[in-house]
Order: sequence, then structure tokens, then C-alpha cells
Amino acid sequence: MKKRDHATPLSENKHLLRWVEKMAELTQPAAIHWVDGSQQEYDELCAKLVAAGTFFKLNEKLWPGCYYARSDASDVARVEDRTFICSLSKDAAGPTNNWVDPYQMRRKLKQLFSGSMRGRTMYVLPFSMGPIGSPMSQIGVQLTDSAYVVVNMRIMARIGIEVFREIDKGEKRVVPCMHSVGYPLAPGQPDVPWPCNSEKYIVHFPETREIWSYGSGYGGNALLGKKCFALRIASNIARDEGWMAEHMLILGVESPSGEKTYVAAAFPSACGKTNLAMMIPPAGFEGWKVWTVGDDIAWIKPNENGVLHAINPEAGFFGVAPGTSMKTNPNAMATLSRNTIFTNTALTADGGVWWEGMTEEPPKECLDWQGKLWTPEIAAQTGAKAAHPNARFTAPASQCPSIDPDWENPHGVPISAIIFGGRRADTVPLVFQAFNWSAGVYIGATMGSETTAAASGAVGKVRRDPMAMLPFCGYHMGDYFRHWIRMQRNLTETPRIFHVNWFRKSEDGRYLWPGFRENMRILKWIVDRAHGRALGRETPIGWTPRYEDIEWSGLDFDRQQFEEIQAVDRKAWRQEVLGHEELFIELHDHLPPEVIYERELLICRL
Ligand code: O2Y
Ligand code: MN
Repeated sequence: MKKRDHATPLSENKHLLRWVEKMAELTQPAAIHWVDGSQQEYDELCAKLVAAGTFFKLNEKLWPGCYYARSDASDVARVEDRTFICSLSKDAAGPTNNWVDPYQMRRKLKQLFSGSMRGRTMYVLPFSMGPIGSPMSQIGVQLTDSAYVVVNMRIMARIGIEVFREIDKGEKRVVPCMHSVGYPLAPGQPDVPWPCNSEKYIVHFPETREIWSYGSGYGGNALLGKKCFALRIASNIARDEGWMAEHMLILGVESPSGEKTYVAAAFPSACGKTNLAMMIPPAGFEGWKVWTVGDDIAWIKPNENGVLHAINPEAGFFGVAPGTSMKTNPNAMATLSRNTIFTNTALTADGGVWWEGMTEEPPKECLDWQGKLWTPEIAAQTGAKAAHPNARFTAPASQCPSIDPDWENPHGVPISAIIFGGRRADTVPLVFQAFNWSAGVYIGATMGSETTAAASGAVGKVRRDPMAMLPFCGYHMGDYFRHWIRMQRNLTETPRIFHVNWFRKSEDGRYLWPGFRENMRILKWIVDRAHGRALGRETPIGWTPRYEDIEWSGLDFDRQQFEEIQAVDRKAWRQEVLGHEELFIELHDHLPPEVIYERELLICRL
């Protein structure tokens, strides 16, 4: 096929052309490549990454269309302490975000980006978050000096010519996203497989809706459509326009009679969000089906009839590999079996990938995520992991066997229930339902999870993470709660709000709930409650199911076990409410009165 001249602009939008020119003057790239988003271009970029040593092409027979990358050992995850919300006032960013004066930050960025792309190609990458042309979608253009970012973004978002066409219509505001790995090349200087910089800045300007990311090529730091745009900038847009940008999965539950109910759910990391989004119902649920709309982000908006509808703004899954297996998530395993990019997993001798938990038997030997020899014996001696705990797969959502037929519906899917969840060894029952919307907002605002060994700090300490948005809300968290409260006022149908905790333990430290597929039983009660046809028991914290309200066929779980996992201990809850104060003290001057009164009511009931 004929080669396209990538330097020729693919847009006629004057603002875009001028911005690209200005940014090229600043960053001094050796070439400019306008991304068309084609398969041919993707293949050429992957070949270029293979030649550069960034990518390794996996065994085509075992892993068709798949590539493997190892990042620099210092560039393996989102960098929250280097993430900034540079609103005009510090107060607008709130105490839970890092803030730097925007004028000062712009000066710093100008200095960092000056000549930062020397010797590299600057890619002009247009992307749509949400289906192209959907009234719920938003558009961005990322200028990046990373081909790795371009090929990952092709999986995670809609990119290329069609997006340029949308931009040229001039109907939608475009969010400019500047990205440099911060590793310019002097003439003749050899490149490294994973260029990055030890100095990192992930910066958001909420008022001007801009993103500037410097120094990292990894995940949420570099694929700017995801956390930076779809959550931090979009949460600002959503507040101004009356919708919600949430860190939520979206799934559809279909009953044997064909009734379909959509649910959105927010969980902090390490609580099995992707597994829930792709769940296969257990024995006893023949004829039931769970459909996947999204596993990480939901944009939720009232439609013209006042009913909340949600889209998944992404087109792929950027999932954590370790722990993913045919047992824990067969749908994810099928999704990532082809056309997938793996980053920081282990590489096996037969040109495949492996990670802890993927198979019961580890490979006899492999190369670990840093390229060193790994064997089970070495692991036993040193504790070395073959895959980095944050190793990822980037896989197209369209390949997921449970992908919902409506996952690209431009008007979204109707949301009947919202679930909050956390990892709590005690106090918090398996499931309860908020009395109403404002009580539900209180539950979301106070949700928390116990820290696991993977997180820094003390293990087992409850970390509050309101609506799982602490690292992702692009403005003051107190104002965010106000926005949640306000949202309900324009609805004709209010989704029911629930809280789940799959991780409650007995006094001797055993998990009380089998989890995984069995969570379907709880989903069913949630769906039945949302449709007003299941009973519940009133407790001080909300409605809880009775034993007979849950479908138990196929699972041996007796009444006594259920009472233990559902117990609401007033004394423990009085302690719990004291813990809620921790975050509220910080946010007090922006908290909506409803949240304060809900707390008082809860204390009175206890
Ligand atoms: O470490 C990263 O850069 C990725 S973080 C991530 C990726 C996919 C979905 N969720 C998250 C998260 O941190 O919530
Ligand atoms: Mn996430």
C-alpha cells in the first residue's frame, strides 16, 4: 500500500493548526506525524517500536497480534504526588489535591517542554472519549513524543481521521493535551527502550481545560484520555454542565425473562472492579447474564426525560494483569488473548506472557518484568515477582465476550442503581441499601478501604476514598458532594444507592463470603430492590436483605453465616462514624448541609 506523508495536516481547524505549530516551536521535534488511526499506521508504529527495542512481538500462534513492553523500573504507575490541579484559586482545587499557582506552573512547564521533543517525532493524536458523534462524547488532541502512547490510545479511545472530521465541524470544544516523555535526543544520541525523565509533572488546568504531562510514558500518566481527561478535567466539565464523570464500572444484568437492568459501581483499587464488570453468573443462575459496558469510568447524564444514562468513554481495558486468570475472570482472559499490548508482565520462553495468578503452575523459567531470569526457585528464595504488581494489559473492549450490545449506544444506557464498595474486614455488612439519595451520597462520601500490602503505609488501616474519586476529582471534594446532591433535583427517576463489602472476615480472620461469581446473588437483590420488588429489613445504616430475600440455589450458605456477614453492630458503627470525621474536617467549609445532617441522623439512629 502507498505510504502516506504523515507530516501533512489532517485537519483544517485553524486553532488546532496554530496550536500544533506553537507547540512544535516550543518542543522542537525532528518530525510531525498526524495520526490517521488506521490499521496500517498502527502496524507501522508497532514495527517501529519493535525496532527500537520498546516492543517485543509475542508468538503469533499463541498470542496473535500481541506485543510486550517493559517500562523503565522507575516508571511503573500513576504518580499521585506529582499530579497537580492548577485552578486559579487553591480553594477551588481543595485540600485533597496538589495545587500550584497556574502562572508559576505554566512557567515551569514552558521550561520543561522547551526542546523536550528534540530528535523525536511529535504525534498529533486526535481522540474521542465516547463514541464519535455521541452527544455525550468529548474530544481531545494529544501531542505526544511517544509512539507507545499512540498505539495504546488506539485501543483505549476512538482516534484518527474521523475525530479530525469532528474537530473540523467546530461544534465541540477540544481539550488540548500536551505530553512529552522528557527525553530529548541530541544528534547521533542512541535512544533507550523506555525513554522517560526522573522529574514528572501531571498537570491539569481546569478553567482552560488543559492537560500537560511530562516525564512519564506509563498508563494514567501518559494515556491522557483516561484519568486526566475522562475524570479530572471531565469532572469539572460535568459539574459546570450538570452531569457526572465517575470512577465507575457499568454493567447490565439480564434476567431469564429478558429484563435488562444497568448498574454503575465505584470501588477503590484492588477490589475487583474489572472482575465484577465481566462476571459470569454462578451455578443456580442459569439463564441469567451479566453484560459489560465499562470497567473503569462512567459519564452519567440525565436524558430529556430526567433519567440518568451512562456511557463508557473508553474503547478498551487497561487492566491489572496479576491475579487475572481463567478462574477469576475468563471474560478478561478471552479479551486479552489477541491484539493486546502487555506492559511489565513476565515474558515466557515460548514468546508468551505470564503473571502471578495467571495459572496454578508457574512457568519453569521466564524473564521477569525487568528482563532478569525468574524461576519459582528464585522467587521462593528472594520473593521476586515475575510481573510487576501494576503490570497491565491494554485490550480492545470489542473483544470482550460479555460486551453489551448497547456499549456504544450514543445515548448511553439507563442507570437503575449505583453501588459503592470497599475492602473492610469488619463492621461493614455484605450489602445494604441507602434510605434515599442524600443518605446514599453520605455512604459514597464516607466509603473507605483497608490498605493492602501493595499500598504504602500501614496495612489494614482504613483509607477514606469518597466515591473512589480521591485521586481523580479535578476540584474541591466538598463541592463534588454538593454536585452529587444537586444532581438528584433534575431527575424523574432516582437510582437506588447501595454499598457492598465482599471482604468481611470472621473473628479468626477467614473471609466470610466466597466472592467472585457468587456476587451475582447480591447483584440480583440490588436489581430487585431497584425495581421495588424485593423486601429488606430496616437497620440504622439502611435496608439490608433478610436470608430469604437472597437467591441461594447452587450455594451452601446457611442462615447463621448470613447473619454474621450482615450484622450491624451499633458500637462498631459508632466508632465508624467517628472515622468519617477525618476527611470531613478537611472539607468542612465546602460540605453540603445534607451530608452534615445525614451524619447527625446516622448518629441518632445508632
Ligand atoms: O498505574 C496506572 O497508570 C494505571 S491506574 C488505573 C488503570 C486502569 C484503571 N484504573 C486505574 C486506577 O488507578 O484507578
Ligand atoms: Mn480506575
